[in-house]
Amino acid sequence: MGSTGTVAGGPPDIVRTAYASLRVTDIAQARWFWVDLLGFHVSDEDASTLYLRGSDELIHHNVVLRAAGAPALEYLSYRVRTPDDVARGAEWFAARGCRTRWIPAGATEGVGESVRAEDPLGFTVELFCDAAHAERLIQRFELRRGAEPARIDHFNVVVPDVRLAFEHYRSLGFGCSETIEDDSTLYAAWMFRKQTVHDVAFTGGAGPRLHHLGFFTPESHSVLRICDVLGSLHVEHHRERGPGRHGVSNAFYVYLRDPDGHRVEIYTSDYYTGDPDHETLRWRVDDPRRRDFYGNEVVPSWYTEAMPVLDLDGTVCPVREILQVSEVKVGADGFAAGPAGAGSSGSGPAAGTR
Ligand code: 4SX
Ligand code: FE2
Repeated sequence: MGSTGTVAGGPPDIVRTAYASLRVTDIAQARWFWVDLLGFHVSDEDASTLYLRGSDELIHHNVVLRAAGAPALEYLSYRVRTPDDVARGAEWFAARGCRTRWIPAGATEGVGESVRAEDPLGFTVELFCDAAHAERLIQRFELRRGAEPARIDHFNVVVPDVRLAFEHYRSLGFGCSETIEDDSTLYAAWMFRKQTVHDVAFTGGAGPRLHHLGFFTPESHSVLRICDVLGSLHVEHHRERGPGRHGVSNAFYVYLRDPDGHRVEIYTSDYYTGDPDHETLRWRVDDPRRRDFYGNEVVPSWYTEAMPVLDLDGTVCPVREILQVSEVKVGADGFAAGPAGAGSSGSGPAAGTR
């Protein structure tokens, strides 16, 4: 198809979050963490690159880890429905003044022709349709290890203006499953194309930065088991937050940090969102259960630390400070929440249409 094709307007039909490409500083250390500990399967590797996938994945990979001088997010990659949607995406982003670039098939192992764009939020986003298939390892129980990751579920990105991010993704055809808000501010939003709680979510803060990659595991015991394994090996400092249950999404979760600081969420137990009249669940920002249903405090690093992102040329994107009231200034989950016990008893989420 290439950059010359013309297709009807409208946003590309995005199927789902597919993979992310991360820079890591030590590929052996990364392999230890992602493969030996977490249990990702290696689809391909060379001296400086690792292509990893979960047990259920049918395409080549869910993460690419590339050795480089400093850790960063290279790009977020979404799978689209048809090759025409790749071209439609190129035109859609270009029409919004975004720099785009065609990437030939095979430039990334297992990925067909794609387009990359610098989106209005400052992230480099890739769209592809064609992909090499890998053996689906769903019933290769003997190969499961660590957190038994099954598939990538979502990207979580830090943005200075959550409303703007919400509007951008809404214009790309994403639905909104849940929010954290009050009468004047949208603090966080979870948005989806596939029929789950999300493909992408936004955390308010200095951005653009990558907050985390979320991976689904089928069993809640895997969330606990990876914590046990980290403790046994005395590398428990790789666990940052949890285990716990999110209010938003109902997921049972734990957040880990890889040797470069990339944040990885292992979770299970979110829910179906595919009906066209699915309503957005709106959490009040002062509900202590919103981010941890058991009411445990969120560690400050979870709100403040995130990873740099790169533009199309591989240059680090400048970060803009948060433009809105910060959730941690008004939230009631312990961090900077003022006097002990500050915050309401929680009124519970209210429903509304998306
Ligand atoms: O912290 S939250 O409960 O808001 C939350 C964070 C919910 C779902 C997620 O995937 C997440 O990363
Ligand atoms: Fe998440």
